[in-house]
Amino acid sequence: MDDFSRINEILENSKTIIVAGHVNPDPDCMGSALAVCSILRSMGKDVTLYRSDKYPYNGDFLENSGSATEIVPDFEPDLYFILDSATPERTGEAFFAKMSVSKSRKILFDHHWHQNTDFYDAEVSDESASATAAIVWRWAKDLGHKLTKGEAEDICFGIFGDTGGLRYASTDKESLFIVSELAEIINYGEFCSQFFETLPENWFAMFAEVIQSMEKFRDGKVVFLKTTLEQLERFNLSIDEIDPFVEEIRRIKSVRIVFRIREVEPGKLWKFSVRSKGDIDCLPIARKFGGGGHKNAAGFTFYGTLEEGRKAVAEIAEELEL
Ligand SMILES: [Mn+2]
Repeated sequence: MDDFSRINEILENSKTIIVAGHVNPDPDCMGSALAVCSILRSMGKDVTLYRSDKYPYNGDFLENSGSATEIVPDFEPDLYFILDSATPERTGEAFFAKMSVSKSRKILFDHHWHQNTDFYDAEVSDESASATAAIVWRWAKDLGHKLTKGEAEDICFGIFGDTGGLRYASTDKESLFIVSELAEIINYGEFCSQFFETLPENWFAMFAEVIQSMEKFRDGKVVFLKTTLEQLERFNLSIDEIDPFVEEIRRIKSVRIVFRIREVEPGKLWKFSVRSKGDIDCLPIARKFGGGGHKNAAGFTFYGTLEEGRKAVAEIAEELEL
């Protein structure tokens, strides 16, 4: 069991708290942050939730999903409580600029690989945790806190995000146990429907187009997928909505690893998402390009043209042991 004593000690001496996650928040980031906010509020804390970007579209049903501010708070809190962010910089440029010069205390719950740093006054980082939301659950247990339905949904949302609804290799005994416990608090069928069955119809139209243009290497074991800003606009979709494309491609039998390149700034700045199956480790690939993540799910930023991005994938595909 993790040691939360230092975390709880710091919390005892903190009244105003800013909670934040990472840029382009995924369901784990969102669910963890919402659950932590709710638990802190039940402890009588004065909590402000910050998000650098829009939350995932399918999290709208979560209690307090609309409570986050996208404006960096202008006050100095007693404490910064950061979730699911491998590096402090990943909280976002504007937020990090404020937090990094602040003398307030800072704590972290995370499950990404990261270099040791003394940035935080206390942290619980467990790379073996299926999701940061699982660490939030452990913390709630440690506190003896009885989860509300809303908090249980937040935690389930986080675990579902990082395990693909308990399907990915990241699913472990603990995540299965946690969800089985949460199922006694939430309406599980309704939750699954909210999580999986709320896609906008246009999603399928754009997905069809993206599949048409996908490229295969090594007998279809490696797939290169691209999405452009023009497509997002034409199909009226946001990046949180098209994020699952890369996961869907992994469902193709022949596929071992998928590279999705997403245009961020026209023709020169891209975001890569990498997803792999089984023993294929995409973390070293992401780290080589200055990114991070996990064994079967990682990402990095890429500066260059689309053709250069494609070439990078073709080269990696050649070298990979598949
Ligand atoms: Mn996560």
